[in-house]
Amino acid sequence: MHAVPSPFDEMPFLWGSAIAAYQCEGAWNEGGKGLSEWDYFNAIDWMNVNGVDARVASDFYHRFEEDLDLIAEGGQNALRLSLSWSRILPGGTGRANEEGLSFYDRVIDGCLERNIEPNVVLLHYDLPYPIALKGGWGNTSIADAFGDYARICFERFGDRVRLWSTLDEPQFYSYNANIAGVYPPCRKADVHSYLQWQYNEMLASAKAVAIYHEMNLPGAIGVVHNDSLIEVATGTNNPAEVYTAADFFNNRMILCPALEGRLPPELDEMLEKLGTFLYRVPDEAEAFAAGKGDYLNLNVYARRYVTDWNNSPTSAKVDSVGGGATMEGQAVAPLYETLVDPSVPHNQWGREILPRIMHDSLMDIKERYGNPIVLTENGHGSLETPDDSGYVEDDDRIEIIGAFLKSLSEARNEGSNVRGYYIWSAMDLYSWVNGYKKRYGLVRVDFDHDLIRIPKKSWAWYRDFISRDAARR
Ligand code: BGP
Repeated sequence: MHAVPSPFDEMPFLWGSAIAAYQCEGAWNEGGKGLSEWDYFNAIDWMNVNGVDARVASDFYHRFEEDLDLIAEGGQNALRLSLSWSRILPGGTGRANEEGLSFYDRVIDGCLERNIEPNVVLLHYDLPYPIALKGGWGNTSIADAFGDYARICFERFGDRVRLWSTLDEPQFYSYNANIAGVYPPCRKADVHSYLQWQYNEMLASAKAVAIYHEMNLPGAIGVVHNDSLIEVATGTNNPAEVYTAADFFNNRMILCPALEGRLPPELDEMLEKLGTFLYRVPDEAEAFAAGKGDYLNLNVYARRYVTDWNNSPTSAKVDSVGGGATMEGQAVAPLYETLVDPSVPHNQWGREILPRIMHDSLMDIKERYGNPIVLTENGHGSLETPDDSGYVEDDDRIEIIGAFLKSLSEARNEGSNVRGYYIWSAMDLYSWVNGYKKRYGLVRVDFDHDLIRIPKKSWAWYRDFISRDAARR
């Protein structure tokens, strides 16, 4: 059992924003960095969904001091970032790259000097290419390679980083790679690979958690999960069955290992219904039990609105839009399908805008699992046009995030164990499927003019919101 006191006891509520290595760092071949799977994949014209890559991205690698200044000046006391495995271990395994490690030393120290609590994710999708060549997440032995990488990171940064995550969104990562076919290796409707990846991801995550706990470091570790709230449409014939099935397919392979230290008890029954199987390691019970996390990082964008399966083959709805795609909607044969709720507004990419789910997601996790939660992503993507000076009046973002924050406040008042909230994203950056057109940042990055940073209206609004909240509580 992890006996170290929770770092949350010494922390104020965390108000911050989030970024991820591949999406903002750039410097894809500098400082001894190795090739990542995304570097490779985005260089193949016919595979690249949006026609752009992140070789330069927001150039956080060279401009992080300016970005950290803007985060601090924006009143934020937390930043969620990820490390690039390929920058630290260019070959995926083997010798660590001192230049990569010292880059992250500077970023982490830069955060601490500005009173920004770093929340560090070990891997946010950008797998080293040499590991992808060995089958990546399809190969169970990735867990050992990930554990070795994790140990290097804990040894180097564990004295200063108190909040860790193993993986970003293992569910959505696998979904996009194996069902929707928009992340490498772009398989479509492959339920076996979807679940096998999740099994291997959580095995790797458990390994890293166990190593972290053995090292007795003064912090907490968990996983980042996404969009956990499931709501069954009225008129559904078998609501309980549909709920259990959608919960298994989207949540349980992640949340049971992460928060209960075991696989979902319904796993075998579900595999049989889906007509598939998993390759499992003989010592899985011990491995998962030793890898139970301390807290949950949750990204909240949308709910899953589900109903009975209506004979559609397993599929994800992916529609191309100018230089990107929308990807809302799915059928999972023979378990359930999603529905479009016409009473809820949707954004330009077909995603629901339903702020009350912030409260409902938090209360749902509280009732079912009880762990402390940090909301590691919530945000609003949009197509933006700045004025002549480069300033963006993103009133839509302010209105929507403001409504999500109201919902968060209701959950806090009702005793949700929530310890922080981060907006996606600190600054404009690369969107995996929609490139640089879909913007999320509190700070505009002018990708056409020397990557100049200009805080948006929402940046100052968030700063004022944070200072009002501090005064109120
Ligand atoms: C989350 C990912 C982020 C980010 C965000 C917005 O799922 O963790 O990396 O990209 O979604 O997604 P998108 O850019 O596809 O709209």
